[in-house]
Amino acid sequence: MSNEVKNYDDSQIQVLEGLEAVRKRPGMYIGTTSLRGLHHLVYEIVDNSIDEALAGECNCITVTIWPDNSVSVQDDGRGIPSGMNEKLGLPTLEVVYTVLHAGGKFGGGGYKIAGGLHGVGASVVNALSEWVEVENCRDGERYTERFEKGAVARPFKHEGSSDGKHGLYVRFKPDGTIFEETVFDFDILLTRMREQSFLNAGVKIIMIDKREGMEREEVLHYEGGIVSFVEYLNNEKRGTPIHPQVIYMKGEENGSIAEVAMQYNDSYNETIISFANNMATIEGGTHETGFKNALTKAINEYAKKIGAIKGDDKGLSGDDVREGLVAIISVKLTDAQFESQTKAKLGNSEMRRLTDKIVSEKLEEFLEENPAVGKIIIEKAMAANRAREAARKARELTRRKNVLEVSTLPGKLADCNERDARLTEVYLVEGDSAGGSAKNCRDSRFQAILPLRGKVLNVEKARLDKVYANTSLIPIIQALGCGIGEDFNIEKLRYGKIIIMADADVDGSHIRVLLLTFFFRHMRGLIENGNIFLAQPPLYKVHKGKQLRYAFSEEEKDMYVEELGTKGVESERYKGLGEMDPEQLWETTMNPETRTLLKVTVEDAIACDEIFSVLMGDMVEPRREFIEKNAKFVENLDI
Ligand code: 28F
Repeated sequence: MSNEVKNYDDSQIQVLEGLEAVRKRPGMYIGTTSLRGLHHLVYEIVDNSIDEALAGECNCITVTIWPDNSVSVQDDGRGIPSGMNEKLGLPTLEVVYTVLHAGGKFGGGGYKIAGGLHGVGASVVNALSEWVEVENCRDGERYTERFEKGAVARPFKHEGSSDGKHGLYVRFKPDGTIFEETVFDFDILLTRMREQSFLNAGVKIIMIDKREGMEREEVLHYEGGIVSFVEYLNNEKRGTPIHPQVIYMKGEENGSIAEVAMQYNDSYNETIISFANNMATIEGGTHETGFKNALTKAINEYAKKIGAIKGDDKGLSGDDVREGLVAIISVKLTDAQFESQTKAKLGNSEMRRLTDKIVSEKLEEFLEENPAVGKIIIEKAMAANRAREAARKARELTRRKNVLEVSTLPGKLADCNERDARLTEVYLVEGDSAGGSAKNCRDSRFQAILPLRGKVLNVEKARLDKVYANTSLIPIIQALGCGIGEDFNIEKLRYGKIIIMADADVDGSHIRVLLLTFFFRHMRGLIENGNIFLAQPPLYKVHKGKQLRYAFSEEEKDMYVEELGTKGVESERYKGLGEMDPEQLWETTMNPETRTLLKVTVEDAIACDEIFSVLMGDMVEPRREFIEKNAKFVENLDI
């Protein structure tokens, strides 16, 4: 019997070994030590409170960013059981915070719908924090414990009565020797917390920023769950809803739950966001496929039924029935299987059946009961269908003229010699003069240059037929070779890296946003596959005699001025890429050895979609801000 009960020292050794493994390879446990990883720590702790809410025991979660950049999370749940863990001979709270939970979230699967997996992730946060303080209020009593770099620093202690309080309070400060950045971004946390409050209807999440000059408080509380989510999305200037109520569908099978909420607006874009066990599935998966199939089927059947399309008509395509659609799909299942490297694609085939079944049954029912809404939706899809036919004709016309054939390359393109797309890159360069410099200094073995002329079309407000006809986009489509929209095929992509190089001014920002919008809406695969990059030209040249420095920010400029000694130092602001001579352009922006590229990611699909809709829809000014916000879905890469 006694060999069942580990002695305290043995337990401690094992615990420390486990936490050491986390500190050695943080990426294995939280994916990355970048800004994203930093925020992930908060999600891990909040997830435990959410589990308590799913168990029906917690109503309110408070997340606070403190002036020292520590974060606290508090819930009003039951608190962690206060006794000892017999097997390990440690207080249960200490087990939750120091013992690595094998097969945890990153081990895949393991989700229980009504709680039961509390605490997975807490030990990882502990291992990666300079310190963690926990206050546990349970059954009227209050207990505390403090950890430093994962190890117990002040032992578990009964402090006395909790004065009626219950729940867990955790405050932690991420370890600055592990994370590249340690300053939390309120908006990043807010986006995720809002998403969680939609996905867990009724849970109230309060977010507080206590840092000087940044004081802020937001209360997130949506009784309507994913219906509120759709309403929220349709309110962010994404377009005006074309029917009053959000359509909501829900069903259960073998303990799995699927929920769908959807509403059409008058835009041309589709916004489908899916989740499995409250985690965003950015790459979709079976639940999304099931939904899309059933939607196309149901809308077509209804269109036939009301005589909008005849039996021998070709019918409405998936793209037709999704134009202007905002939809949230949320599934909860016990044994989630994820595909793809990023684990952002759901693989369980039973989820395809379940979402298909729910949407097939419930949507038909809804349309029968709401024929006025049915008519509006069919009209929208028919209009989309006609536009798509027009686009097809436009494309065939341009095809006939050969402009979109892969074999035709645009005249302005200075191609590279290498044919293996894994090794090549193409610079999309704003303006002919910068294009000229780039052509002069590039390494033509693997670098191609495509100067862009004229204004790039704002595709956010245009349908596909306009895209095909637009002269500013055709050279890009031709040069990349991978087609757009339904024709997109990444196998045919001619360059591994597509690098947008534009000035660091307002016009440059504008072009970057227009190009990113185009890629996001019509070649999203390129962003998902990590092919799109932003070049980073320097903002200043600082020189004194022969000594020369390039600065990429105001602070960096000041630093160099100081370094070179203030006397006789000159600094100039580059007004545009065209001002740099070819050697400077090569050195600062194009030489793979010395340049910095920002990789564009769709990490935060919701924020991304929102940004494109908001910025490229109607507003004109906030574009500069956009580039700063880019940092959230643009990952800094030194290549
Ligand atoms: C600020 C972060 O971590 N909240 C938590 C609970 C509640 C229970 C629990 C947590 C039981 C067996 C460990 C209470 N009563 N917020 C949080 N709230 N953990 S973490 O249980 C822990 C597990 O091993 C809880 C009954 N069952 C569960």
